[in-house]
Amino acid sequence: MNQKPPGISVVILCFNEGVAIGDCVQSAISALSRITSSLEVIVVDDGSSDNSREILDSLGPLYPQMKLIPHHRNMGYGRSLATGIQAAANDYVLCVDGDNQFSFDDAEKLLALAGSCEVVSGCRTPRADPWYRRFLGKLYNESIQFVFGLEISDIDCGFKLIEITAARKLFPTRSNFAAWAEVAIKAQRLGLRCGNVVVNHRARQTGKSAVFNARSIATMLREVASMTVRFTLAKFSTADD
Ligand SMILES: Nc1nc2c(ncn2[C@@H]2O[C@H](COP(=O)(O)OP(=O)(O)O)[C@@H](O)[C@H]2O)c(=O)[nH]1
Ligand SMILES: [Mg+2]
Repeated sequence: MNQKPPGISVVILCFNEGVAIGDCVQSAISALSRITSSLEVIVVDDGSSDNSREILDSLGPLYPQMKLIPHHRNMGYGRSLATGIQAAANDYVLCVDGDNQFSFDDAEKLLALAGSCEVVSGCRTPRADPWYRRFLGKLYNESIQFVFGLEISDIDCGFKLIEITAARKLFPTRSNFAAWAEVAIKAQRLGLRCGNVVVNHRARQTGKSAVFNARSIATMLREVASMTVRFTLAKFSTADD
């Protein structure tokens, strides 16, 4: 890494996170201002129907580093990441779920690997979710690892640092719920260097997950199946489009 700390664009995803989004934005700004030369915090509000937008609008005048990008309707996780990355102006993008389950104090550990890796993934240790989420998450992770043998160990961890040029190659993704799996596979195919860093994980404040429901799980499985076919067919190609 250069002597001067790199600039970071934090991309925070928000979908009905009124309980957590205010703390999440404020702790991003407070922790990252200390370790970066240039900071912007891009919040993608993906058509929230709770009070998220109200809270974000009230934070705008207080934090000039914050940039709010609203989707006028719910477009999904992968699409929202792509929106944030497209708007990012700094050397590195730190992608973070807006549910405040991660600690921005861990960003420094990810940044320490930035000189040697284009993609640095958090690895939730221990994962602070109920046992059935941990069980299904492990099954999902290990099935994808079994098929593709990826370098990223906690595929779905919503705390990842990506060098901007690499991020622009990895996004947009075709998958929405399975976007991180697609990113991990594409990164491997493109020969990007990936690293893993143990990060803290807190329990959700509301206990309500927006992705853990029958419809989202069905969509995710469909995306994984279609991705597996697509990447297996294109095994010797680095570009999937
Ligand atoms: N942009 C976007 N984000 C979503 C959507 N559904 C969930 N999320 C975000 O994805 C993150 C993880 O979702 P969550 O329900 O907490 O799943 P968990 O962390 O695996 O329990 C949170 O920050 C949510 O706000 C969606 O449809 N669009
Ligand atoms: Mg979460």
